[in-house]
Amino acid sequence: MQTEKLIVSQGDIVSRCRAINKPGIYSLLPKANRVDNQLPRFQGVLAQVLATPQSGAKFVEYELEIATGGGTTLPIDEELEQFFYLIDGELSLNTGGRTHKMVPGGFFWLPPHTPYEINNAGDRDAQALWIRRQYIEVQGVKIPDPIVANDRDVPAEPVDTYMEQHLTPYEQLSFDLGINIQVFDPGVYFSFVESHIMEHGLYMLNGQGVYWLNNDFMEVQKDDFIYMAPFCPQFFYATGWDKSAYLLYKDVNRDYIDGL
Ligand code: UGY
Ligand code: MN
Repeated sequence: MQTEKLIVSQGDIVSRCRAINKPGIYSLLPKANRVDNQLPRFQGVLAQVLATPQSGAKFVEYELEIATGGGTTLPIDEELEQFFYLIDGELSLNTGGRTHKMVPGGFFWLPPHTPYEINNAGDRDAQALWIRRQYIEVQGVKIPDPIVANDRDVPAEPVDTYMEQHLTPYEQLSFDLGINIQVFDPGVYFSFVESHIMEHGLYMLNGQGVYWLNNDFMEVQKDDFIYMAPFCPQFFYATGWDKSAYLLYKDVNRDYIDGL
C-alpha cells in the first residue's frame, strides 16, 4: 500500500515543481520548492536562501522563519548594509541603544557596522525577508543614517502603470540600493518591456500574476521569489481579483565600472 502511494507521488514531479533555474538570466523559487537552513548567530530561526553570489547575485536574500523565543544569539555587526522586512508576526529590534517593536510591514535599513539584535517575543512564528550587500561608498557622499519604519507610513506614488512605495529613498545618491513595494490593481501591466543593468530580487507579498522573463511566461503567486539577472527582459501582468504586490530589490546610483 505504502509503495503504491510512493509511486504515485514520484510520478507527480511536474505538478509539484514550478521552480526554474536559468543561471545568468533568472530563477523562480516558489515556497513549495525551498529548503530550510540553519544560520550561525541565530537560534529558533530557519532560513530559506533565495539569492546569493552562488546564484549570480551581488546581494544575499533570505526568507527567515523565526519561532516564538527565537532570534539572534549575538549582535549582528558586519561590513554589509542590511535591509530587513517583516511579512508576518511580531519582533523586537535592538539597535543604537533603543528597542523597537516591529509589526507586519515593519522594516529597517542599517548602514555597515551598525550592531543589532532581533527577537520574536510574540506568540506565533514570524516571517521576514533579510537582504544584505556590500555598500559602495562614494567620496564626498555621506553614508545614510539608519531607517526604522513601517510600510503603512510610506506614501505610494504612481510609477509607470502601477503604484510604488520607496522603503529606501533611492532618489538620494547616498543609497546604492532601492527597496520598493510595487502595487498593481487587477489587470494592470507594465507600459513597456524593461531590460536594464540593475538586477532584481522580487518577493511576491500579495496576489498573483503572470511574469514574462526572457521570452518565458510563468504564473506567480504570494510567497514566490524571482531573481532577475542584469538585462533580463521583464514584464508583469497582474491577474486575479485582488491587488498584487511585490517587494523589489535593485541596485542603483552607482557607476557600473565599480563592478570591474
Ligand atoms: O523599477 C523596476 O525596475 C521595476 N519596474 N521592475 C520590475 O518590476 N520588474
Ligand atoms: Mn525592473
